[in-house]
Amino acid sequence: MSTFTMDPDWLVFDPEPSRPTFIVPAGSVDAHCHVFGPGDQFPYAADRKYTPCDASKEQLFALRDFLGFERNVIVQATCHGTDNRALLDALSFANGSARGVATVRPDVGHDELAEMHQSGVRAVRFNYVRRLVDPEPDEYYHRIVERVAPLGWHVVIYFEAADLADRWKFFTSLETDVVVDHMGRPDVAQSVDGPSFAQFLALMEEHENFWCKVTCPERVSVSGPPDFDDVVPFARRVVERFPDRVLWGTDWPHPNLHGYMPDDGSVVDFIPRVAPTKELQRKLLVENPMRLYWRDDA
Ligand code: 0GY
Repeated sequence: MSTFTMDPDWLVFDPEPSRPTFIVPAGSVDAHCHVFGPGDQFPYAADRKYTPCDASKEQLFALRDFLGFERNVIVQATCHGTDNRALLDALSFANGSARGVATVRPDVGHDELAEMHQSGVRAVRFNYVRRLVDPEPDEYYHRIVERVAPLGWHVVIYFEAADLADRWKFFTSLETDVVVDHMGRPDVAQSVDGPSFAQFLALMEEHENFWCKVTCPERVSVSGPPDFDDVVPFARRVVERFPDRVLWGTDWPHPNLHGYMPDDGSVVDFIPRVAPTKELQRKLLVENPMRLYWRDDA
C-alpha cells in the first residue's frame, strides 16, 4: 500500500502515447517537464495543494527517447515544495542530459546550492498561481535571487495574465534571465492583438533578459482538443517575434488537467504549427535551450 493516494479527480498521463508525425531536430530539448516522486521514495510536501500520480524519472526518460528528444529540463513541481530530492535524483540519473529548475527558500545553504549546481540545476522557479502555492512578498524572492545569481542561475516565473500588471515592477527589476512559463497564461478568448497579450509582448520586447516557453496549449486553450486552434496565433506570434528567446516543452506528466489528457505524440505535433520553419524549430528546440541551460558545456 502506497503512502500517498492521488487526488480522486487526478488525470493520469497517457501510458502509451502515439509516435509523433513531426520529427524533432537532432539534439532537441524538452525544456518543461516534471517528475513526481515516487511518493514512497520522495514524499510529497505536507503543504502541497494536490497529490499527483507518481511519474518517475525512468518513465520521463523513456518518453524522451520515444518522442525523439535528447535532453530535458526538469522543473520542480509544487507538490514537492522546496524538497528537491526527486529532481536531483532524476538529474543524477540523466548523467548530464538533463538540467533542473529548483524551488528553494532564501535560507538555503551554500553547500546545498553548490550541490544542486553540480547536479545540473541552473534556475529557480517562482510560482504565483494561487491554486498551486501561496505567493510570498517580493522581498522573499529578492533574497533568493541574491543567493542564486552568483551561480549564474536564472529565474523561471509562472503567473496568469491577469496578474502581470501587479507583478510587472518586481519582474522587471530582475537582472538575471527570466523565463516565463506557458506564455504567461494568456486568455486566448481575447484577441491576439488585444491589450492583454500586448502587455505580455511588451514585457518581452522591452526586456531582453525575458524568455518565453510556448508550452501547454492543452492548459491554455478555450476551444479545446484535439487541435487547440485558438492557442496557435499566440504561440506563433511569440516564436516569430522573439525566435532567439523561446523554449518548448511537453509539460509531462501534465499536472492538474481536467477532462482531457493529451497524447504526448500529438503534443509534439503541435510544434510545427507554432514554429513553421526548420530554422525556427532548430532555435526553439535546440539552440535556445542549449544556450540557456548548457551554456557551460558550449
Ligand atoms: C505546470 C503547470 C501546473 C503545475 C505546476 O509545479 C506545479 O505544480 O507547475 C499547473 O497546475 O498549472 O507547469 O506543470
